[in-house]
Amino acid sequence: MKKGILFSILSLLIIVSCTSEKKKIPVSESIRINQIGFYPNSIKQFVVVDSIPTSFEVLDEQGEVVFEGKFQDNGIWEQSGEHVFLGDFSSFNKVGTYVIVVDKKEKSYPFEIKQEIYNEAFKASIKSFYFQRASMPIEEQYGGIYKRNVGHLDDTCLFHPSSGKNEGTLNSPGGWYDAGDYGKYIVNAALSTGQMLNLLEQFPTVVQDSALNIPESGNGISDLWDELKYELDWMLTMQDTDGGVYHKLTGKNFSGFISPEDYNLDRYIIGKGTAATLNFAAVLAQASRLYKNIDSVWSQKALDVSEKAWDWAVKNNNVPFANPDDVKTGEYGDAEFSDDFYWAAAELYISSKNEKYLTYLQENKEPYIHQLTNSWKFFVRNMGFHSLLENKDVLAEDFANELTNDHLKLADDILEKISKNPYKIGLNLFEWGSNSDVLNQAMILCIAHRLTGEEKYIEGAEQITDYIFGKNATGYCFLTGFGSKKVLFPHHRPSHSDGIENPIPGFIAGGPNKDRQDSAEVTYESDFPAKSYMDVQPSYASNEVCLNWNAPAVYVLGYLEQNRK
Ligand code: G3I
Ligand code: 9MR
Repeated sequence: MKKGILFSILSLLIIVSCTSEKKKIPVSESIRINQIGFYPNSIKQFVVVDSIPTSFEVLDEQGEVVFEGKFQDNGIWEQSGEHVFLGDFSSFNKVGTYVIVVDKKEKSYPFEIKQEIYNEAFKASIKSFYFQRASMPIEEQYGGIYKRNVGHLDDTCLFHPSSGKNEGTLNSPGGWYDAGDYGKYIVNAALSTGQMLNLLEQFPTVVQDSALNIPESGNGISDLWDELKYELDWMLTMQDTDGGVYHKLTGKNFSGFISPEDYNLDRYIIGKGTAATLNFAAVLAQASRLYKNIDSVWSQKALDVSEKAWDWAVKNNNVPFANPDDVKTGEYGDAEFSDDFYWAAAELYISSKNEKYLTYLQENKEPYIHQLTNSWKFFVRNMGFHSLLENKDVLAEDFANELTNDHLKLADDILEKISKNPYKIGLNLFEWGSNSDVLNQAMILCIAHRLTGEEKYIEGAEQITDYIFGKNATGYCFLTGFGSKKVLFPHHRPSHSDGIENPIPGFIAGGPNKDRQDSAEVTYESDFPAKSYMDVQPSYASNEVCLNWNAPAVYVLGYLEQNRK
């Protein structure tokens, strides 16, 4: 008996000492893994760089080894200059919290395996749009410590001559700030809202009423609908009486790094052009069909203003926007409109069934490609494709089949790129907002999964999501407020000016950008494109936040949550 007790004490001591031994293993920045985690049935990969590892173990919270694996040598990635080794533990699917230990010497940041793994990240990525709301205060009951006073009433905006008007003012309140700045830009607003409407069209109940704790919570309508409506209602104010749509509402210059309530520059209505008008037409036509059962009067109005915008664009089919000399805020300039016409025609056809839009689509085919960078400019054609694919029932069979085949070919191209890439992502070009390129590729894969149900597509989307949450050459988890290696200094005026240490959660940082168009005060630590990212406030070229970078994250996380339960 005594022997038994002694034995138990000894074993306990051994376990305790082993556990504390394991706890002493240092965290290594060279192990790059999704720091949020994985669904039980997800593909589960990570990479190790800067050394030649041989084996790894997955350890649970008790320090027990639950999985052992070997590495695959994926060679050098020219974008990061790293020799990349891939670890895969996809077959391990037990719910829990874990770390990876490499060669018993160094460990990864912790991660979880569980159902609904992205639920919190998904909700935060939508709530960030609430924090971007202009013209209303963020009250404590909804914003917690990130409460703030109202800024930018935008009730008496001046007309800049580029708008075509010389007198009077415009009442244009509401909507979201575009990014780290306080501008409101129609082109980017339309794409971003449209990408989230795509999610709602596919999964109308993906976000329940009251899920986000926003002022409209409790009104019986999905909080995601409510949040999108805040932007759409602002967009409505930007249409001129002749149907044309103003390009943007901003100051002539960017303000200092001040809070919304301290903003002190005049606000102008600037430009009016074909791209803004067509993007407005597209997203309002899209919204009109999705709001039909919620508010039929609003829905009809949205369709009417959309058709009016289309008519203006047909008559004014080549009015590019470029910043006037005295305006220095974001440009979102575009001078090529075939893709914008395509998206608008697609949404208008689906919502109105008017054959003239179908005729336009048939006579003006767009190449089925994903053109990288500047998604606000180039992803609009994909928006047209995606809505048509979701509404194949309104198309002739051969048209629907052609689109489906083209989409799957594009998705297969992305999978091919992933298979060849040492980090298992589809991107080899890192420019301004590269994280949105990565996420848009994931969106394309999700839609391929929706069309076919094939596992390979959702796995591709997961490999890309892993990149966003830490399996990347910077090691950062790019969603503010999440992960272990956190983004702390985004180029975001509200986060900078609120006196709170941590940035507002739920924002996707722009990501690595080889062109580094920041001012000289930003010094990058590496010359490699995939490492051209600095978590410092002045780095607007790599560390700003922006609506069109968050919107595809909302889509992808929502899609995964719905399909990987
Ligand atoms: O694609 C070319 C590349 O070929 C060339 O080598 C490189 C040389 O500098 O330029 C690349 O183009 C750049 C493009 O982004 C893609 O990276 C442009 O120079 C660069 O000016 C452009 O930046 C845009 C930026 O505004 C500045 O205008 C971004 O696309 C756009 O997303 C960003 O959007 C801003 C808004 O204007 C204002 N609000 C914040 C928002 C996010 O930063
Ligand atoms: O803060 C601005 C950011 O939102 C824009 O994306 C970026 C590029 O247009 O410009 C930032 O503003 C900078 C300006 O261009 C140059 N002076 C410093 C400003 C940031 O502090």
